[in-house]
Amino acid sequence: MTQHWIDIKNANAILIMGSNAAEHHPISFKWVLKAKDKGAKVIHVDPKFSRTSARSSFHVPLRSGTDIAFLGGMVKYILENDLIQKEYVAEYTNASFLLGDDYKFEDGMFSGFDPATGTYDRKKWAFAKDEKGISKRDKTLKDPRCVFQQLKKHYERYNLDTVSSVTGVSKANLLAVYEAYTATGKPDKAGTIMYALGWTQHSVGCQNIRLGAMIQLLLGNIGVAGGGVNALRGEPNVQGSTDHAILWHILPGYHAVPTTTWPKLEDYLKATTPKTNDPKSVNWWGNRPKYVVSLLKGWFGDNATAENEFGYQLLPKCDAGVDYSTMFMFDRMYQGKMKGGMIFGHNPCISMPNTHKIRAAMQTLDWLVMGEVHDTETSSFWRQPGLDPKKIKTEVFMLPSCQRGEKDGTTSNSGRWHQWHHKGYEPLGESKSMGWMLVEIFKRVQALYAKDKGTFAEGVLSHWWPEKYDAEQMSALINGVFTRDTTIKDKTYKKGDHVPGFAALQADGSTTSLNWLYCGAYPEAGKNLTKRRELTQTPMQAKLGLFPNYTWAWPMNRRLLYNRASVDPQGKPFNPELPVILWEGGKWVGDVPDGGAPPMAEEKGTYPFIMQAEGHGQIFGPGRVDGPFPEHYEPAETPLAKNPFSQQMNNPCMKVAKADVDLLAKNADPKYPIVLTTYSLTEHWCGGGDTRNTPYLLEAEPQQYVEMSHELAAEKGIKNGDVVVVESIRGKVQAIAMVTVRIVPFQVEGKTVHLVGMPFCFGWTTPGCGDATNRLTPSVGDPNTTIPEYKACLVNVIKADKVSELAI
Ligand SMILES: Nc1nc2c(c(=O)[nH]1)N[C@H]1C(S)=C(S)[C@@H](COP(=O)(O)OP(=O)(O)OC[C@H]3O[C@@H](n4cnc5c(=O)[nH]c(N)nc54)[C@H](O)[C@@H]3O)O[C@H]1N2
Ligand SMILES: Nc1nc2c(c(=O)[nH]1)N[C@H]1C(S)=C(S)[C@@H](COP(=O)(O)OP(=O)(O)OC[C@H]3O[C@@H](n4cnc5c(=O)[nH]c(N)nc54)[C@H](O)[C@@H]3O)O[C@H]1N2
Ligand SMILES: [Mo]
Repeated sequence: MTQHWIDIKNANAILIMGSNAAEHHPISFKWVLKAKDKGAKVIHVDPKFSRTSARSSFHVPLRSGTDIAFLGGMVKYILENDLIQKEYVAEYTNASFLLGDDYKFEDGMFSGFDPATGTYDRKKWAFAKDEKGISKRDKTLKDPRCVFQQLKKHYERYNLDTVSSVTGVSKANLLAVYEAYTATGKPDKAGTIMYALGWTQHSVGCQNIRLGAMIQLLLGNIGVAGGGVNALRGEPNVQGSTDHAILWHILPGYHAVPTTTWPKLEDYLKATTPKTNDPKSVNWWGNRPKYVVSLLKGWFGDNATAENEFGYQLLPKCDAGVDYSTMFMFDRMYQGKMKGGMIFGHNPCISMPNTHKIRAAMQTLDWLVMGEVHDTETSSFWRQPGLDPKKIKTEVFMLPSCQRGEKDGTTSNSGRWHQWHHKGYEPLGESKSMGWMLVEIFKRVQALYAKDKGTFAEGVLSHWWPEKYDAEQMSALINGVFTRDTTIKDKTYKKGDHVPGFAALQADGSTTSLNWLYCGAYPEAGKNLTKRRELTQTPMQAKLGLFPNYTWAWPMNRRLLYNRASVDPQGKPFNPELPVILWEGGKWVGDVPDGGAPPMAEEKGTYPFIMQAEGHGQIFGPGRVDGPFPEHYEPAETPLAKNPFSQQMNNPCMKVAKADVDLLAKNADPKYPIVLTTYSLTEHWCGGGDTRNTPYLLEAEPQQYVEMSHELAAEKGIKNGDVVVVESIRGKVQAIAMVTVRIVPFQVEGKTVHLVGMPFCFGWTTPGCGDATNRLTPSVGDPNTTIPEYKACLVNVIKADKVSELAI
């Protein structure tokens, strides 16, 4: 989230799109309802009616996978009705930047596409530069090559008729949303966007979010109280684990994973550290070398020296251009290219797409180590129905894991609050925390390497490793320490002192930090700010709902990201009633400012979007691999024969796992005419490995079902409670029909398109509840993140006359 939970109460309009916030993020909803009580419009755009819709001002159903068409229509509406926040757009976004001659868009494709590799050459999307190498601008926004005019041109096609016909949303509903939400384009009004999986789990997932952010920039809604783009995060501490690089392609703190294209640290830093010639641009990522070197020092300690590139050669390098995400990892496993591995707190035999393949892939392994609280479909894959355990070669080890309440540590919530939690009781039985397990396992791996050597022994042996797992010590090391006596700005630090904040990190080996983003959370020994629970605040902070002394938020305890954009270039708040920061007596008060420079118009002033090399919010976003402007493409499986926006049916860059290429339904496939979307339930948690073992929760939601409209049920002769079979090109799942008014048929391109919805939390280890929905979904992913397209695929629904062998 750019904001934090409490700030939602400051919004004048709330667009909840692709999220069921009331059920999956109930704390967020406390603040949504507070805003609503004060008169805010709460808008829910979602294929199905849920408890979120019930508490919103209105709910608008749309066909799954058509958010870009819907939002593209909103961009057109904003531009046609001149609803942008002008000063904000001209000064703070790249709307005024002129595009170079190479940028083109034609019939669904941007310039620079190479069909052989399915990738774009993003250099074609560069800005035109002046003689000093600074991007050329036209702040009147009139130049035909400026981003603003190109934006207008791009979304010209997104008229009400086409958008309505593609999304299945009536024109009246489109206008109702556009009107209510764009009213926040006034300087003293703010709208916030809350999204989650309904946006991300698509082959255009990143672009859905980009378009939301672009709308927020056009309306001047980023950086202000009650504004922002808010990702409602998932698993407990998924924010923290993303920050700490649970994703394969980043190192802790959002640094690219080293690949063979960067053989030396110098190459790596050169390629990943942006540069700017514009003196008013802060370009915070220009500091990357300090963070990367401190990370390497944290990992390799005294074994990291300036002479050995701080241990860069001790890190393995990924093969350039290879996708190592889970979707492709399981694909390689399926092809027999892996021997074994460890799975902790993950149940891929339920939660990964095309689960048939995942289950087959597991059988190719020699060994598997599971860290689990319960027996699951993954730990027991070798005895799943239809398999003869005697014929499975895989040896499975189960490490009993303790639960959240049984361990000390920190978690980071969606609002980036980094909070300490205390152990409630000792782990039961033989169970241990994952921290304990990982420390013990790696200690033994190091001991074996020391004895027997092995592949890449130096990397393994050079790594600093603790004797025993201690969450407090890890917090200190994540923050970072000085490796030698150092003086910074007249203050002397001794070797071993904690680094006070990331501005003090150095690229010379004098500091360590296992994650620069968290540097500042533990600025002195004995002063772990994540344990703070103080409710003190200034009157200005009280008005905002900001508690600066309650725990700690990254970065540097800033609660509202990009808050420099909440004031005009002279430093006056756009909304004087609700200032986030104020320039008083030569300094900023309120929230921790995004950089301490004076207001932008002053000589030493800087641009507000400090994480962008050019300092401006990106309406034109050349950083995404699949295009600088979001464009509507149909999901990998679509009920349409043709994309009304262009000749290009699907995202030309989308990722499809090798073994699945032939496992996609045809466009408008008559065998699979119905759109399936999937989601979580209030009563279960994700794959259900935990909650199906909790009797009360299982009683509340006991078995697999499929929600469908009365109209579809009538067409198929299905009654509420009937047993049906849902079938995709990949597999079949038996479910109980839930015939409901919560889902309605859509009118799409002159035809009726039906949509059904299923939860994904059921599995065969819980008797009588049915089996994985993901046996239906495809291994297709967004090209930027490889998140699978769980939210839109094609199926058919068939009435089952009797309970068949498909029950599992
Ligand atoms: N009780 C409970 N809480 C949870 C979880 C849980 O399992 N149970 N899971 C946690 C996790 S890991 C996560 S990631 C989050 C997930 O939180 P959410 O994203 O809220 O969860 P979902 O139910 O997957 O999807 C949200 C909504 O997206 C809608 N949707 C589907 N396709 C589309 C589309 O194309 N466009 C739009 N606009 N909407 C669409 C669905 O109908 C659904 O209402 O919740 C977390 N919180
Ligand atoms: N069709 C469809 N599929 C989806 C999604 C969707 O919306 N639709 N959502 C996706 C999303 S967003 C997510 S996050 C994934 C989630 O799916 P998974 O990654 O598989 O995670 P969970 O089902 O939450 O939990 C897996 C296991 O963790 C165990 N566990 C719980 N606490 C601990 C602990 O402290 N230690 C250890 N070692 N184990 C523990 C539980 O017993 C459980 O069996 O599913 C994804 N799959
Ligand atoms: Mo998630």
